[in-house]
Amino acid sequence: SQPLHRDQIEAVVSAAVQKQPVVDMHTHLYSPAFGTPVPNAAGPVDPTGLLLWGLDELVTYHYLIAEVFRVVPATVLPYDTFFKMSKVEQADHIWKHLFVERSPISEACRGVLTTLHKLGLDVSDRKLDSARKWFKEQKPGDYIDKVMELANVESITMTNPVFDDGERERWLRGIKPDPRFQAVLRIDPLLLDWPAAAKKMASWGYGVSEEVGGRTIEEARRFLRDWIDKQNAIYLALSLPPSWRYPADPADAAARAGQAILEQVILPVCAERGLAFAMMIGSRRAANPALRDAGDMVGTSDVDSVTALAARFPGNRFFVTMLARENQHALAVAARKFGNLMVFGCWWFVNNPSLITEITKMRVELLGTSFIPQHSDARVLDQLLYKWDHSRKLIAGVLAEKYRDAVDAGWKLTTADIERDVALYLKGNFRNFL
Ligand code: FIX
Ligand code: ZN
Repeated sequence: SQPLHRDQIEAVVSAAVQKQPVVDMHTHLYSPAFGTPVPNAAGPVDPTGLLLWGLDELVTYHYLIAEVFRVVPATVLPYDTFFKMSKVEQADHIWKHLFVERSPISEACRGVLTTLHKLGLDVSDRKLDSARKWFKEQKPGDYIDKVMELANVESITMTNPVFDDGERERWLRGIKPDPRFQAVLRIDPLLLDWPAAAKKMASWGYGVSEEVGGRTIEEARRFLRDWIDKQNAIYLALSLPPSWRYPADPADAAARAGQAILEQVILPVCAERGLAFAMMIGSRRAANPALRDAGDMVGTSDVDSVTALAARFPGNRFFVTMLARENQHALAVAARKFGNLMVFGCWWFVNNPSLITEITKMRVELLGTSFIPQHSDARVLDQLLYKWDHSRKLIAGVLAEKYRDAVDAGWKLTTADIERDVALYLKGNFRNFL
């Protein structure tokens, strides 16, 4: 094909990024088999269901709960009072204060607007009634098809916390997710609170004790193998606080136990099964516990711990993302040193346009095409529509600039070249690393 003129690049990149189906490597979404608590045309509603979707879930996203407590503080509406309100009442409260009484220009507010707009819903009267009615008429099964098609997402990776009772019971009952949804075995307590994890595992019939050694190691490995098989998990994952260090502080017994589990249980099983291990580092949980999911804080983490782990375990593969803006540069540099380290996504508090652009640009400059620019982290199905719309535009903007620089330096670039690279970014790099 013909080399592109520099003036054509922006349009070609933008079309390629729009057209390329995404494999979303980290979400908190579920296939309908996991049940939905959202009233809908297919009824019956399962209050413990895990698939969140629809207007009231969108508007009560925990990002927006944090924002509404800034303008209606807990001294006026106590946290408990808010959380005792129905979903509809919570959504009305957030809508009134963040969308009607002031303009919805934060990224999370804008996300709701983009989502409704993409669905063809008009809220310019600033009322939620007609949109709410439209959502009630949807059937989750059909609605998933619609959202995935509109968002151009081909495959959704779930997060499946095995220490979560509601989740565990569903797997034990033999749930079979829709093949577009793939499982990730999420194991935070195993590394972060071994005594509590061990107690639960022992009650489930695994011969483990608080002391990490001998039989405990074998039985903990058996636990992981069993759950990898049950979920058909495509990788293992957890999130870590900013204080996480590898190697652990020898004076910290809990951290030492975590290190032993990591070195002797998690990584050997990952290696034996050929599975990657994902670490999301930098969230300090429950800085304000009354805010629940909205109460977590960001902290600067230790990139040297990641490089130490990548060096010590060359036979393992690590997906790593970090929450603090301050860590992004060193993390990208670390990935230049270790081929078994795959940098991914702009996670949570760095998933904002200004930071996505900055981080993506820097990663292209340091890593070329060899990283995964984004995951959605969607908790509500419909959020795929805005998370990927916003990210696609920002990624395309960065890539267009970088391709123009190459063309200015005399490189002959074709549409096929661009499409090949974009397929790596949105799908191939993740799949190949698996
Ligand atoms: O640990 C995680 O997977 C985090 O992404 C979530 O727990 C967090 O609450 C979130 O939704 C961030 O986007
Ligand atoms: Zn997440």
